[in-house]
Amino acid sequence: MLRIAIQKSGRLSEDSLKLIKECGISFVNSSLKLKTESTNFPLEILYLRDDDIPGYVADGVADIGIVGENVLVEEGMQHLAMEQLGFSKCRLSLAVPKADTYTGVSDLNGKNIATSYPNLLQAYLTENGVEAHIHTISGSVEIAPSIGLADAICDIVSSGSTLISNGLKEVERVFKSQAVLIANKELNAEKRQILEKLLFRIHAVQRAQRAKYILLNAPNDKIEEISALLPGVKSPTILPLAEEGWSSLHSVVNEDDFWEIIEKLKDAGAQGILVVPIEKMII
Ligand code: PRT
Ligand code: ZN
Repeated sequence: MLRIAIQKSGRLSEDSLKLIKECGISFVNSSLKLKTESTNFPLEILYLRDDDIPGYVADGVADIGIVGENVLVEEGMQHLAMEQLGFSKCRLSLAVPKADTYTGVSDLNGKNIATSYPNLLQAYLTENGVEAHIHTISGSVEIAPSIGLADAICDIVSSGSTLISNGLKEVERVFKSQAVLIANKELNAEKRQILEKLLFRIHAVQRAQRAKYILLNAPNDKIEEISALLPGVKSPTILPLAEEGWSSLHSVVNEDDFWEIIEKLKDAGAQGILVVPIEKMII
């Protein structure tokens, strides 16, 4: 059985569980439990504080885990990273009081900066030739300037509203982060095989999230032009419609460029365009 460590309760929890469920892995979900076993896949889930996850995976208490890259790199455990998972995207940023004039990172020379990420911050300051005093605090970093503890802060930003409501402005982006899958480097052959199976499913889910299935009707004399616009997995499926001279085209498009493609399809004479989500995608 493979053991995965995920965050017990926090910003990573819901999406981590969602990913496991989308892989078709069922388990009894109880937030009171410390661990659960899947009922249909050789996987055991451990619920932990996010900060503890890299250490547990490095020590082999858990075989794999899901954690933010910010925590992973701060703890110097980046060698455990396997792949980015595309959720919990955020950034670690430097921010100063809104009223301060800020001309560039060298303005931070000699300043006090409060953060929960001293290692990531120090690496950034060193890289930029800045010498500042780092105050490591474990929480409520955003209030540090207003209580006189620091001149600036370095904290996780997502929408930016926490900074604004604390009278701060974001001035430098120090690190970009998202959830990553991490793994112990010395898994035995049996566990590696289970991990391969899990990765196969994760990839199918991820592919499906980016892709949309598109169906449209086209006059037969426009099929070639319209087909050229549809990238598709291989080439579009073309089926004749009951109405003479018309066909139905089916294909897969990437979410990122589908609006652009749809405009071009309409201009080329496509009608009755349907775009539907894909649940799993195996190629
Ligand atoms: O209890 P435990 O130790 O497990 O959890 P935690 O409190 O340490 O972590 P948690 O749940 O807050 O965050 C887990 C991970 O989610 C982080 O390590 C990041 O990788 C990721 N993440 C994504 C975030 C945010 N977005 C985020 N917005 N982590 C924290 N924040 C906080 C930030 O610290 C600040 O207070 O949200 C505030 C800023 O948000 P905006 O939207 O106002 O900019
Ligand atoms: Zn934490």
